[in-house]
Amino acid sequence: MKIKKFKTKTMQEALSQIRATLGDDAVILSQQKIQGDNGPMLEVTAAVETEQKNETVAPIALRPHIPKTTHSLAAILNQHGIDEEISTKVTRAISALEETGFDSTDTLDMVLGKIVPFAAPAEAFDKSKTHVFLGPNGSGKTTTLCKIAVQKKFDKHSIGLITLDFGKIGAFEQINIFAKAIGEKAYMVSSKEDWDKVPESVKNADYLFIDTPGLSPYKKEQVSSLSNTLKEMGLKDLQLHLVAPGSLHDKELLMLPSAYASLSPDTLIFTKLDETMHYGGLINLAVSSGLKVCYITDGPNIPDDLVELDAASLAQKISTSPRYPWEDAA
Ligand SMILES: Nc1nc2c(ncn2[C@@H]2O[C@H](COP(=O)(O)OP(=O)(O)OP(=O)(O)O)[C@@H](O)[C@H]2O)c(=O)[nH]1
Ligand SMILES: [Mg+2]
Repeated sequence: MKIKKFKTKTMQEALSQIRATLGDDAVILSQQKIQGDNGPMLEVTAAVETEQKNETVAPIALRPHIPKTTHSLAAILNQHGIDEEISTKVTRAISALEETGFDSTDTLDMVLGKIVPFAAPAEAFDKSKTHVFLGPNGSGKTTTLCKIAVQKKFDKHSIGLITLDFGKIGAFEQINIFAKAIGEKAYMVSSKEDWDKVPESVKNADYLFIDTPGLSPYKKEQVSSLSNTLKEMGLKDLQLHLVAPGSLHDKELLMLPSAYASLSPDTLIFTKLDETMHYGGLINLAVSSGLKVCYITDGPNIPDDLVELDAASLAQKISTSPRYPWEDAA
């Protein structure tokens, strides 16, 4: 087997170089973002079989119309923990597209774009709405809210910062330190009276962001208490963002929409994707709940570790087998 690394700006460029150098039968073994001399680059490792067949990694081929390749993709999707029904849908749709002559490099994006619900930031974060972040304890609600709030502030929008997390030591300080750092004021609201005292300029900001306490999916009273508080405040045009850690066990992730059904979340934000190699939970939850995905986060840094997710970037993430850093070192 001949193995070669390609450093390019885009996946498209890498694919043409791979084809030109290794031929049409080359397969991609891995890909990663690296820092090049002139900014971020992609390092793609590709291989082509010469004589012996001795692979340990199930690769996704550049030409998945060969039946063997479709099987490889199914294996990769399985390694990511993608539900079998979804995985079958994906591989069947890819085969159908190939038969009608579509370029194999685009088919996974196209199929994911049809199966997984996505929302563009302008749709998920509508200027006219009040954005509430909810989710399990420690899922990254406050951090993600801060990342998105900074973005809106950078874009010269006015923002309002409210936290309903009044019961936990340090909760107000967390958002308040952030607010001060960007020249804003945060407000803690524990009752209708507190809410009435919040200045109208904050309530009518271009983007009103509301942080909430962590909700155990197993404690119905916590969910109904938040639901009642939001009702009491008389907030209109709410857009609720369910913040779910991508690293949470698949079975726990899948329960969240039912656990929070009374709050009727509108979108999904997956956090901590830097702490998992498996994207099955993300895909299974988005597909089964029908909730639109807009952002993922891949680190704790505000405002950097926030990434817009679309079909193309998701396709890139699931087109290779999960690979652990210690395997690369080996
Ligand atoms: N590695 C990693 N850590 C993150 C990410 N997002 C948030 N964190 C960290 O996760 C921890 C919890 O984040 P918070 O934003 O406080 O989570 P929360 O949902 O507001 O927590 P509660 O309000 O206690 O329910 C903090 O240490 C964050 O820095 C992420 O994408 N990746
Ligand atoms: Mg919080």
